Amino acid sequence: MIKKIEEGIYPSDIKKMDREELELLSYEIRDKLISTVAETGGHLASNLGIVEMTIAIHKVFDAPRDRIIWDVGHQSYVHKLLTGRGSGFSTLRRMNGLSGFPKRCESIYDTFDTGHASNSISAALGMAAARDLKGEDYDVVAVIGDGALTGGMVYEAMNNAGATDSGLIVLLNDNEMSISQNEGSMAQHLGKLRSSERYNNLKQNLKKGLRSIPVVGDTLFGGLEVLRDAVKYTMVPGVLFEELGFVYLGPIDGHDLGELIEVFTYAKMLKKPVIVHCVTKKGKGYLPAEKNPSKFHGVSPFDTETGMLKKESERPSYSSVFGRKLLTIALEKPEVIAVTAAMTDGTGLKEFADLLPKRLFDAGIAEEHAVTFAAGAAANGLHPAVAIYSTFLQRAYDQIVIDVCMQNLPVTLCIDRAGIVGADGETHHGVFDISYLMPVPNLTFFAPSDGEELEKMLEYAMNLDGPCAVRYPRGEAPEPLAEKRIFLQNASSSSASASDPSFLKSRTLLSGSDVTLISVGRMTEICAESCEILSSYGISAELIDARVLKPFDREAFVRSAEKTGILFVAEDNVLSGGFGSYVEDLFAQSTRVKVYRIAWPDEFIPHGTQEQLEKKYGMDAVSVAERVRETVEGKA
Ligand SMILES: Cc1ncc(C[n+]2csc(CCOP(=O)(O)OP(=O)(O)O)c2C)c(N)n1
Repeated sequence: MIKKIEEGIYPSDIKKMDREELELLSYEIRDKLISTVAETGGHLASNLGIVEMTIAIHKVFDAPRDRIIWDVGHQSYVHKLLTGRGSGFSTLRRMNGLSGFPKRCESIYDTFDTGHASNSISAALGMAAARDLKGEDYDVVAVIGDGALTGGMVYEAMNNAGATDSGLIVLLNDNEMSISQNEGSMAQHLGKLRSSERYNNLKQNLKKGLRSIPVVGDTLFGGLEVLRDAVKYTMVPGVLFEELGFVYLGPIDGHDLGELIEVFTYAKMLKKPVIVHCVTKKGKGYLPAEKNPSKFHGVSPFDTETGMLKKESERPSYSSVFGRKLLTIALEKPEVIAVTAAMTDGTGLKEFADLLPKRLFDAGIAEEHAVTFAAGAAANGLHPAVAIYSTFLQRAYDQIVIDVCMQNLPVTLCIDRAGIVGADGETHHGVFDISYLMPVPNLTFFAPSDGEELEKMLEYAMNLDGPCAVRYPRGEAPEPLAEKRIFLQNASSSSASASDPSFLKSRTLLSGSDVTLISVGRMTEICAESCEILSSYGISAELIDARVLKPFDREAFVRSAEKTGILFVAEDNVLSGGFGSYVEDLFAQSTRVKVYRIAWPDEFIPHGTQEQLEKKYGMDAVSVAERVRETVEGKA
């Protein structure tokens, strides 16, 4: 009788299970994945596709002694279920619950925190080097998808690994999909390998060798020599991995437990850089996900019967406002192109891709390359809009500084998911971009606070002959804030049109006399609510939506400070180096003006909903209002 997942299944249990029990377990895991993610939301399709591979990994390898590193880590749910975390699985991605990614602080079975793609082979090689230097003996295994294989770090790591001959195993989970269809010549190379006959040769030879191994996973490799011959026999030139110094095994059926266990056992024995090419189906075992793997890559709560999302958004998201506006601009301006790093859907560029496929460039999960590609295109007469999530753009900092801004090239960085993102947690929050972009010369930098503002800023940026960045948050774009009830009394509340010279200014949404709130992006809507709360306490707050982070609208801040003497700067970025630090500097010598700051603290923010996190860290409307009130009333 096999244990139930809720009772806590561990790798030691897997080792005792026979083939039939493992097959039953795979059904149980899929049920658990579907029922849980239907409630919590998360990365369903990737996990459904890697069930058998994960079972085989824990059958053959000896975690946590053997180190397993999950590239991106979004596909580690099955691993979590097989390493004693079944009972807490309903807390997945919830505040204080299990993370949706591997976390060293969560389990000894998670050996490396991941979230950003394509770094697993580098980390694995580092671990292997540490192992070898310390004279230890265990396997280091990187599990990576074909999508993540489009990232440049993979090739830097392979180049390094192939030359060192260190024992390192790469398990390639090839489902022919990144979030959407995988693009690029590597994907084509994998396609050729998938249709080759190589595995049949390998299988014949393996059979001979494996017959002499009594128990899978046992250290008695009597057939070592025969197996080595099998490698020689199956090695043929022209396979990129082999040219890079890896033994290539495959392609194998990534849903056939017998085949997986056989070949993983073999890879374990080789003690050199080896890559096992497993072919899988994204979304396997749940029809809606098999039919639409992109939708179920990262899905919000859904109905398990129909696969329909439980809550459709009421208003368009910032991403879709961006995508639509860029398309409108591109239809008028032939020099406009869109560049994405494997995130066409997520960044709202689907319609653009459908209507103008030749002007949409998907660089793969390669943010550095995407930015420099855009710089090259701009140097040659085009105006690229590069749409990348804030957190992933961190990868391309040097390219932004040197390749784009130093040359003053017309590249527009469309920075999606800026600020806190919610359930994806600490690897995905976009809370550093203000700090890392503010110091870069030549850059114009915007933070819209509603959809209409985003449209105007994009229009401005795409007409600018120089670099520009527009950062906007995850989620629905609010109605134009200037039309909000509390702002209607203010004539100056609407910003100028994109062609107006005064466009590069902040906007005063509410005038007041006791205190000034300067808000950035998402914090504007929150601060608007705080102002309403403050007015109910009889405190008259002035609200300035900063809008333009660079160039910095010092006159407006000085003018308001002269009136109120107290400034609060609220931004969805970290405190260090944030917009508020520039306002603070402006008044550093002033004895009359006090500047206070509301921003994310100097720590990695965990997962939870945006609202929960804002409340916890004092960034919600009520907390902001309370802090302002205490200060104004002289209590703080
Ligand atoms: C640096 C970086 N850019 C973008 C992403 C967003 N992202 C998460 S998973 C994914 C696709 C991964 O595809 P693959 O590795 O094939 O895994 P699959 O989900 O298909 O199993 C992308 C683009 C990321 N995590 N990291």
